[in-house]
Amino acid sequence: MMRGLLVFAALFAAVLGKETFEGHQVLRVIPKDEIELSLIKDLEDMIDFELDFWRGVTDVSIPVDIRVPFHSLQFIKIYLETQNIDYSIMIKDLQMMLDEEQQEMESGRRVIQPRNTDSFDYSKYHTLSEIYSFQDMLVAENPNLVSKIVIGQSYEGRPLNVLKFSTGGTNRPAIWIDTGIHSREWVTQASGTWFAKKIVTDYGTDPALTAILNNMDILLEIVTNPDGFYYTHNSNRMWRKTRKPNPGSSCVGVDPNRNWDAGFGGPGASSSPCSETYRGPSAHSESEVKSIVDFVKSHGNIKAFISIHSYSQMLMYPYGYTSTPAKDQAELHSLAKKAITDLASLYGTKYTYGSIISTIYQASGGTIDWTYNQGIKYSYTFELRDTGFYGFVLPANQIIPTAKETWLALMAIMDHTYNNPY
Ligand code: BHK
Ligand code: ZN
Repeated sequence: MMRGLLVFAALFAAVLGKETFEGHQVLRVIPKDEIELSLIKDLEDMIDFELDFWRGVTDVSIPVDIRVPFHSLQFIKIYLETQNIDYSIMIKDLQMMLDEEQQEMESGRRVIQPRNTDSFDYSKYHTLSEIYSFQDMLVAENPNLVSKIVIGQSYEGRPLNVLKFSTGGTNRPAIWIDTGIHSREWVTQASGTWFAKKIVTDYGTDPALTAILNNMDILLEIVTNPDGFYYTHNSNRMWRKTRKPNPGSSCVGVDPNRNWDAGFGGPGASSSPCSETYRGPSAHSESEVKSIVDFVKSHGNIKAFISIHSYSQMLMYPYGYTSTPAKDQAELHSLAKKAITDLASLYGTKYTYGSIISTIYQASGGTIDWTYNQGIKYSYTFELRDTGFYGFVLPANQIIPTAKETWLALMAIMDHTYNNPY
């Protein structure tokens, strides 16, 4: 029976043309000096090799993780070896890891469909429709605390749902949290689902969260890029961008974290539709971005904005497009330190922190640079687990630990926001 199901699933995938990653490796390269750095940077422009930078080029001594398709492996390895650049094999066969991930998901789905959010399995990855029905169940179970706002629709017509946690009032100051703007970062949507349940569980029992929710609203967009997320489940597990076609190109999608009107078009984004960091034809060209822009502007009372990615274990604040320090840098820095210290107190997970440009790399058109320039002082972005052992294919048994430790950091930011009105 199990075997039959697996065969059927495999056939189904083959008919739909699900992309396989057989023989793809993820290589970790650490540039030793400026020369190696620029040789590695040159790989970014070699489009034909179809390299996928899981961790982009930062600086000397900072690892770069590159998914190399089987057809390019020999060339890339020889390229590195002839220039004497050291590398290690981080993932030996990506498809093997994806097969394991898929098997784990199937094993979860053989239990009956959860009929309420108590029987929902937070320790597994879920499909888009499962997360949509989770959201509806949570609203139905907690009508006085949770409501669903549809802030727009994706390019392919899917609803952009925001869960609003509110105990009353009109247009109270609010905290925004989004997960999954990059669709392949699966631990983020899974953590977002866990946060939603955590909020309804802790309200009325945890004094800090209760105080926050008695005075502020929490807004949570779990699936910020639903078209991309659907695509990661059904066609290409490694999809990052939106799914809007680009006129005049066979490459699809825009990087939704390069599409915001903050340094848009500057260094740290690509003008090429085939790039994973393609900024798009104009700022806010993507419906998934524009819907948030319109919502934030019309709300007018958002005090903290937290945008969650994976992986690398980092907590960052503006800016990414410029090295000019944010005017609140000192406060943002000390709050980040407090947040990652709280995070580490649970399992010892180590985070680095600082401005985007100084912690990861220059990136223009990013989410929180725009929200910060709109006057939302507590604008932060996370990179959750891990540091590259599994990368985007983090095993499901790390979902709950990741969500739990991240929650401590979120509470630190929310609590500070509540205690420091502006
Ligand atoms: C995060 C926030 C703002 C600017 C850049 C980043 C790093 C992020 C990116 O957009 O390049 C890396 C990434 O997706 C993995 O989450
Ligand atoms: Zn990301």
